[in-house]
Amino acid sequence: MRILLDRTLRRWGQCIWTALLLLLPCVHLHATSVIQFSAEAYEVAEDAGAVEISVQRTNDLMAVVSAEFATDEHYSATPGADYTAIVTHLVFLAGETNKIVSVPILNDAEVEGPEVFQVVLRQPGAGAALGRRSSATVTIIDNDRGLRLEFGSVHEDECRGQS
Ligand SMILES: [Ca+2]
Ligand SMILES: [Ca+2]
Repeated sequence: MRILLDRTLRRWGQCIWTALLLLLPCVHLHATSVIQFSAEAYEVAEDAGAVEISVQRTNDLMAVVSAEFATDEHYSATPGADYTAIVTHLVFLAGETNKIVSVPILNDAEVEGPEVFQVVLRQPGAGAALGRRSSATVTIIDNDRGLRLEFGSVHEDECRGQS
């Protein structure tokens, strides 16, 4: 009876060790929050007032983690003329999976093509890592198009008529 009990206990011990060894990599994987944009590209109308950009946190959802959000001016849209540049510190509280950042879009009267700026995530805090979508593009769709083309074509027609 005693021998049987010992064997059973030993077998249970082995099972528990095996389970712990199998679980360890999972525990390690889930120890980091992954922060990234919800999409690689966003689009906004020039007169929309602002573009709302969603930043997601996945993997470990319970830790309090942070990252910095910033607009990057090295594209065709000009900060101060086409949009307002911002840098903001995002903090995900325990259980928080989504943050919306609103970037103001400036409505100018110029007739122009679509203009682009980039938004980036950087400096993830302790317990966080940036995901694959750590940057995204925002395309501002102009709302003044047509006028210049219309005048241009009228002008062209007039010139052709005169010659
Ligand atoms: Ca513009
Ligand atoms: Ca415009």
